[in-house]
Amino acid sequence: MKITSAEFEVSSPDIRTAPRLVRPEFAFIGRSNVGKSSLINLLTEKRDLARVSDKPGKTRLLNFFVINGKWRLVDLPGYGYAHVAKSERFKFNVAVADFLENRESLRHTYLLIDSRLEPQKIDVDFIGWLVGAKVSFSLIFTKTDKQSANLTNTSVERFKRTALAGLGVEPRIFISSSKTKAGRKDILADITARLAAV
Ligand SMILES: Nc1nc2c(ncn2[C@@H]2O[C@H](COP(=O)(O)OP(=O)(O)OP(=O)(O)O)[C@@H](O)[C@H]2O)c(=O)[nH]1
Ligand SMILES: [Mg+2]
Repeated sequence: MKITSAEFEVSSPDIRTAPRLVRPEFAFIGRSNVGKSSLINLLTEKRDLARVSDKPGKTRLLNFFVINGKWRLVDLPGYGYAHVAKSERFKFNVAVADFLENRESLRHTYLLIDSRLEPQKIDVDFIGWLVGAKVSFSLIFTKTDKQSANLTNTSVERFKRTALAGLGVEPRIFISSSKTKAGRKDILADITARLAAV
């Protein structure tokens, strides 16, 4: 797919205030700092479309971007960031959960995992929640430019063996790098296929 336009639409604290106009949506979720906003910029080839920051917890709202005037990418607040106020953390987690469970226009969710780390409990728990909530998701292993292809492979295999074991799901797996542009084509092809499959 060619992306001819990518525009920021709105930031919403929750699903109640999210855009009403129905368009197919693809959401990006994962731990703070894993690279969700960077990935949205990579997919759209716009450097500053989604805000990127070294400091975790940058994305605090549900951010909607309209692509080619027809569908949306949704940049969700990361989880596992301890330094936002407790009340706010709770609120955002609820908003994200509500979005993933109840947003009717949500077609698919991409869960980002840092390719350099051993499986993290918080990611494993979150996957368990996704499976329980019957949210359709794929995995994207990020920041693969920071290590060899071999190490990324090992990391992905370990994740499959441990974190995904016994869950009864086999999500599609992508690898990505906002530096080398790895994954861009594959992820866009996946979105294209999902848009076509109604
Ligand atoms: N080397 C490298 N750095 C990356 C990559 N993706 C993201 N980063 C860096 O990681 C940091 C966090 O990236 P963001 O895209 O803001 O992460 P996020 O998941 O949106 O973070 P929150 O909004 O805080 O939840 C930034 O310093 C990025 O430049 C990547 O593929 N390779
Ligand atoms: Mg972000």
